[in-house]
Amino acid sequence: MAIEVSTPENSQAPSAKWWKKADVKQTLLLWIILTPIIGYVGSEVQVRSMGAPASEVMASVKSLMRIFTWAVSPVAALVAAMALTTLMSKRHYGDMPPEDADHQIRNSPRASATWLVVSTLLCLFALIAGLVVQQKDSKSILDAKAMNINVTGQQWIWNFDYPGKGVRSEVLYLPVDKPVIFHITSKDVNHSFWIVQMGIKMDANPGYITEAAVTPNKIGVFDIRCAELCGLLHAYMQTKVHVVSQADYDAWLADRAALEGAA
Ligand SMILES: [Cu+2]
Repeated sequence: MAIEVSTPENSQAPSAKWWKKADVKQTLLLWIILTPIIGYVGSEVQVRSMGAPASEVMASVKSLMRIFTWAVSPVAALVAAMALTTLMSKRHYGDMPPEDADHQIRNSPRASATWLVVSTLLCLFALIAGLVVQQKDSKSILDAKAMNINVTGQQWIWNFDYPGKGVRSEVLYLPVDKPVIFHITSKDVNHSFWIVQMGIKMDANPGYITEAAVTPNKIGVFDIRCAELCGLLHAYMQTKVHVVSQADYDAWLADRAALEGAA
């Protein structure tokens, strides 16, 4: 006659603490390993691919991207750790999962509450940090010394008008360290005016004028692209901005004005 005896060992087995289980330990170990890897690779790869910043706004945008990537790397690493552990686990077949596959963390109100609080804090942090950088973005727009440039997008070129100077150009010239306000519109479809290394990106919509402002703080040649899918040659809708000294800028403007006057 077989009598089932409940021993301390087998009565404890099903209710063993979830964090003592092998797959949970493996997940935690992978989480600790993957967090710095994802944080470092994620932030360095994307930030370095954008080139050196050519404005204060871009410098802030880059540090914001770094901070955001590090802030979300534990979340990404936890998902990756769970996925890897699942892929490496032994499979079982049939409708009844083995006893030790049942984790008490499932349906745990405490786990749900913790995640709710953590994700709320992460979202709040992203919102506040983003707003702080956006404030810097709009600083140049209030500057009384700022110069104005009209930007017109059309399939698939950019035109720049210098009001009062009688100059129109497909390449942008700007004097260094001088705030500039762009008044942006489009002749046909929606475009987006993007100066990559200055961290400025603003929609160019037909029938509307949108504004963006920046103070370029570095002499050099930088990229202007369209950041809104606008048709067949959207990928080629790009030009350059030359940031030069005030003297070079004045000389260029005088040359262009003389050229257009003669034409
Ligand atoms: Cu486009």
